[in-house]
Amino acid sequence: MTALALVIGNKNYSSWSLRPWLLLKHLGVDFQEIYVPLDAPDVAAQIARYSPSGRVPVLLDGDLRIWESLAIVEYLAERYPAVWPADSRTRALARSVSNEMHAGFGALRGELPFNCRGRRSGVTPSRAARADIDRVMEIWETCRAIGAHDGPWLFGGFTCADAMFAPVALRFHTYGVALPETAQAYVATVLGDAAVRAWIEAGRQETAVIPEDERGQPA
Ligand SMILES: N[C@@H](CCC(=O)N[C@@H](CS)C(=O)NCC(=O)O)C(=O)O
Repeated sequence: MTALALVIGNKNYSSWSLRPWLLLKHLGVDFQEIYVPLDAPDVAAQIARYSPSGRVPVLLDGDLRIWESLAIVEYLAERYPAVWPADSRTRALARSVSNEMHAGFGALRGELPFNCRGRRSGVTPSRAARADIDRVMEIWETCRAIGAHDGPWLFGGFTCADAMFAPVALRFHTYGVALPETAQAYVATVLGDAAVRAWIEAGRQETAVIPEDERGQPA
């Protein structure tokens, strides 16, 4: 692996960018950030310099381009075993919930857009989004039942599953979603993480406003 670079979007708005960024931070991997503002008029051209998918994040390893967050984390997992839990059965569960996150939760994502720099009121999840939230609660309960004795993350120590769900925890915080005790504790863990705090702080410094991602009112 040569010097790595991660192409990311706005820290305030790009939940997909946060996922591999947070994983790299927790792995202690040194990497360069390449920032593409998603509100730029030429955003498509800027992203096209790095990826054929038209989406960020993209990991650059020399002349190798890896797009799609799950492809990025699996590339990293080939070098860093700590990406996934050590136990095979737990690892299978961690991969299942991470893939579920990647593939689903459209209502939650659509109605409660990632917007981490402040808190918002007046956003009421629809029935479909509520069902997504309930499923996240179920996943977190299942994972924490395994990880509870080993640390505060989903499987005790930080793994890729946390990178995948941290943006959801931040969404719950932004929109003040009422949560059961296990989920409240997990959101507190995410919010207390030094790397997450640095990401949010950087998001606060950004001045771009993407109107379709600004739901409700400042709380
Ligand atoms: N399935 C992709 C999703 C990536 C994605 O949707 N990224 C958004 C930003 S969060 C994007 O690049 N949008 C491009 C744009 O808004 O022009 C992944 O897992 O990496």
